Amino acid sequence: MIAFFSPLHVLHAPANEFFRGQLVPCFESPARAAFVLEEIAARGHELRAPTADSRDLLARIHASRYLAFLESAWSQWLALDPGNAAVQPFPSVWPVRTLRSDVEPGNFIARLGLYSMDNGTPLVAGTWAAAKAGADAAASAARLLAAGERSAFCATRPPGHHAGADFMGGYCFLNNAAVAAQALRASGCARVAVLDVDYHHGNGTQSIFYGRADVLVVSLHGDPRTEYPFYLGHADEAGEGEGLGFNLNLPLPAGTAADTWFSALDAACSRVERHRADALVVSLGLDTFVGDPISKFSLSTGDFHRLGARLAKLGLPTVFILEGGYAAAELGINAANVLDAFDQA
Ligand code: OKP
Ligand code: ZN
Repeated sequence: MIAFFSPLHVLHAPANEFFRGQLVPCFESPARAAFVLEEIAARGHELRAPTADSRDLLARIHASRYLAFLESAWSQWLALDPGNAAVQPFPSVWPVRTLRSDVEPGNFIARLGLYSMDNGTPLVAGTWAAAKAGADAAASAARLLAAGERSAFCATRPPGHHAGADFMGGYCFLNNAAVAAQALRASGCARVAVLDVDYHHGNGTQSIFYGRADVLVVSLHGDPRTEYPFYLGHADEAGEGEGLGFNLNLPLPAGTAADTWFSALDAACSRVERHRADALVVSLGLDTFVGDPISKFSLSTGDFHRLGARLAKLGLPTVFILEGGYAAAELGINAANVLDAFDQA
């Protein structure tokens, strides 16, 4: 399978994130992509640099004021004080219910809060360049499918599925899966399905397509009653307006065993089949792995073969987008197992 990879991901390497009120080293690290790159190269997959510019697609997925903020956020931060070059900005105030989000505040930290869903998404000088390269990879993968390729993998970080139309969150800035889905629509696929198998509900992807019937969103994830992102991902979220019936959430309790997870995957795949999709985007989070340090499902390394084989049975042109997965040393093996099983099916 052709894999898109950009070395620019290393420009997004924040030192710390908040975890239970303390600053700890970031779970979402450059080492993750390095392990993935090493393993997929070792297994003979072809690596390519992104070739497409996602700018026009991004403008269809994200709000223009959010994109403008994100692209210039670091220079805005430095403009406050050149000493900020060595300081990580974090939001500390958010426009929750009753507060206004239509007026962009003049204060940088207030703007950062306006465009963030949490304080767990550190932003650094190279964040825009790294995130943009990931979105370019997603656009490139969709272009490859339009040219007749069966599948493609985006070995990208930072991830994207928590990023909504106008906010970052959960280590995500630009919604790569949404970019891929939109690109597939633009290249002539009448119906697209996004299947999100990350441990965490893809709230950003859900919200971007919630009112649309052309892009089905199906997600299998830890129950948001106890798991991040907490405020979205419940089973009763079915879509709205024209999109009613085109969102399916399959939340599972933390601690769910692999066999139960695969039964839910069958239900997810049935819904994708009923959509009669022309193409599939898989938000490939690998934090369902038993050894993941922040997640509570228990898939084994071998189970990722089973996942790839099950997805291949759908028989659809497929873009795989790397999302989460924080057991970095095993991440490459788990990702490559999905891709190899898909290729061999
Ligand atoms: C991203 B992805 C917050 C720390 C927890 C949330 C987890 C984000 C997971 N201070 N961060 O879906 O793998
Ligand atoms: Zn995740």
